[in-house]
Amino acid sequence: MEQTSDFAFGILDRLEIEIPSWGFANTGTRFGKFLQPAAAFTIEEKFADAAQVHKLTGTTPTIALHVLWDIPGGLADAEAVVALAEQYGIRPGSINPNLFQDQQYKFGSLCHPDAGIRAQALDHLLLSVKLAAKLGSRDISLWLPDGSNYPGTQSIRHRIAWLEGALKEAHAHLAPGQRLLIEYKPFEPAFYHTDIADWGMAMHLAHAAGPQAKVLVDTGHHYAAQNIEQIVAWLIHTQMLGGFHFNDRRYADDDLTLGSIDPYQVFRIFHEIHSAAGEGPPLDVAFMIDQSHNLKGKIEAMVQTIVSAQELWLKAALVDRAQLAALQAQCDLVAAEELFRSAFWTDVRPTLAAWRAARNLPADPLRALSESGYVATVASQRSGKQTSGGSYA
Ligand code: RM4
Ligand code: MN
Ligand code: MN
Repeated sequence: MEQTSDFAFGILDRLEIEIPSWGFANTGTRFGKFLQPAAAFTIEEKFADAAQVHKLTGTTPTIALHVLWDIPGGLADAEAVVALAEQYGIRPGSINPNLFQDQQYKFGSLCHPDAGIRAQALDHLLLSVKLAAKLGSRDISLWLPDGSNYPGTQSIRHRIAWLEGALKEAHAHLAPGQRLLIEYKPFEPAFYHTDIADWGMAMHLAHAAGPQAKVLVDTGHHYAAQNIEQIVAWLIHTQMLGGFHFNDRRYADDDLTLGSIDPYQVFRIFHEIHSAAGEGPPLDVAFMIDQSHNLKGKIEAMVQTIVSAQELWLKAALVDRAQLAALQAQCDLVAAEELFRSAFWTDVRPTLAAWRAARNLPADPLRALSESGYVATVASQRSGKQTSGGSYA
């Protein structure tokens, strides 16, 4: 029993998840934003909320930042961000360029047919690389909105070549140890072709860019029936898996709470990670959340997300992989599947509660959040600042 809890505690101690600054801000759908009184407006408020989530869960030491939403002054803002990180005990995480909201990017950014606009987009990407270095962030997470809406209106092949060139250039500016994570998405905002539509394209571009470029898997960026854990297994095998943006979805890029629709999917992805951990080269994979909570309270939803991740991470660790390998070798399908499923159905909540007690964390983080009065306090401090206009976040 002692050994079992040591094992589980080790698994939970090793879990680190980055939370997104935009998950605390007012975000919406293409139909508009519903404002929340506790939504964060300034970067300081986002750091404060992230610190609250880390205090309650013990698992979220870093916050992902989007350049124009969080660091609009660029390098001139860097010192202030470092000071906030120290003040709140939360480190800046991945730096996300914004190549999707300015008017010049209407027809693309790094893939725009106009060389001048491509150069502006590259400048922004290079600024993001510099900012990451200044902030002590390792990863630059690149998501591009580029694509086209109608057949025949753009040269798909020319755009591939422009992208290869730009990413190569950006890679040349990476400091040792920094990484460029390339995110793919099959559609939205473009609805005919997207320039980085799937993991194969992202992997090709990462190879073209250089050895510090890897693929970022956003779980919401796949067609509905796609086998995401198989993609993950391939990326692990080829040593091209750089990180995840976790969220859940029912239809498209819904950005719903992790595990809220299909927790078994998350379990299956985590199984691939755990099963690769003991074999082959060590994994270096960033776990990040990419969600926006339009209807749920933002801090509550983030705590709920992390608790779900902890539960599923631990469940997936419980798969007896030696036993599973033997059953796989014998092609004992039912026994193998039952072994797999029974780990998923194990109630790990008592183990999690014991781990929290051992780590001086609240036994029930959501309840502790509600009892702390934090959300009500910040709601009263922040009311009146909210606006429904402007950009997405
Ligand atoms: C995209 C993608 C990116 C995120 C933007 C705002 O759908 O998931 O990761 O930065 O949204
Ligand atoms: Mn994403
Ligand atoms: Mn997305």
